[in-house]
Amino acid sequence: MLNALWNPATVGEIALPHRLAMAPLTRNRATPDGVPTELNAEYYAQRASHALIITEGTQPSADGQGYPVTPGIYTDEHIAGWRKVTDAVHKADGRIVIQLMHAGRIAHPDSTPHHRQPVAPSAIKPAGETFTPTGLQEMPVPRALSTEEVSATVEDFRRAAAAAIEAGADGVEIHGANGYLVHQFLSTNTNQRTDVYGGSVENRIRFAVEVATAVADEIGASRTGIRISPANLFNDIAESDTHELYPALVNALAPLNLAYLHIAHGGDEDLLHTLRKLWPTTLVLNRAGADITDRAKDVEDGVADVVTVGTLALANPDLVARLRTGAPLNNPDPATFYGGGAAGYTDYPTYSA
Ligand code: 8OZ
Repeated sequence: MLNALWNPATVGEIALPHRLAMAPLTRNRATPDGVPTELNAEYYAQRASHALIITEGTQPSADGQGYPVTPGIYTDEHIAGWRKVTDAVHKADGRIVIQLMHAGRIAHPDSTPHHRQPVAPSAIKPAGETFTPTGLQEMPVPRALSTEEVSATVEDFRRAAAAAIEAGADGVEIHGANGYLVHQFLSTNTNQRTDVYGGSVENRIRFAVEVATAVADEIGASRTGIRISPANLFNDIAESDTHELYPALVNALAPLNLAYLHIAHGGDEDLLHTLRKLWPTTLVLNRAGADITDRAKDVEDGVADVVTVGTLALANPDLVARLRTGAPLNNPDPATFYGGGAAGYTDYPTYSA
């Protein structure tokens, strides 16, 4: 039933032994300065038998951080920390791309070392509360980036991509999903700019396309992926024109010939099929919460080339071997998802009969 998952695939220049990859998962276990540790290296290496590891969201700049103790990829210390991770994964025969995530307005000054006001396309406060070191808090009104600062932010992504490669990553994924900065530029309710980055669909997709273009130019399109989440309302996103927006975005990205498009599926099957047809290279699909057999069916039916799993991979370092042999699965413990140490991180057992 799961057979379609076990065929090899290629993602740009990265050869995958099969099609079950690990989704990006925020775990909040870097140092206060955002440096990955030996424990982080152990966690990722344990999961190296996944087709591809997409790391947790990693800030490309100090202002890109939104949550406590997330990793960065913009200092020499970050590069040295990530080098431990990529070495450990490669030693275990794995493949790893670093996800570049700028949180934009989904941030709180208490959660960052610099304590600055969050930045965003427009000065619009997100509804809802965010996780901070002192518990859930409302997010402040962000500061709108100037046009010059938007260009500088594109360059931050470019430099971070170069740093990721220097750190030994096989590529990077641009986080354009789930209500963070790139998505804040895309969506009408978070982008009310009057410059070339706001207003029309063409203007709202401009930031995403410029980031992807800069990253691909810097490290090669064949090592660059991008994640989107059409119609996902997470983080106070309310798109007024999803069906116009995403085909336009995908059409604008298509000529770049990126390694892959990663869709965090929000449930609109027609839109998914439309985007699949428009996309020229590998499509990676995350159908959160779906049964593994349904995910394998997406590959069998040609809806996706590769599928990602989140909490299944989190709780089962040897998920691939377990699924191949029909072994039982560990259950994820939500209490240890975010923050802490080895408990709920590197201590999920591998299967032994
Ligand atoms: C859940 C909790 C914290 C972060 C995302 C980075 O949705 C996240 C995230 C999700 O992409």
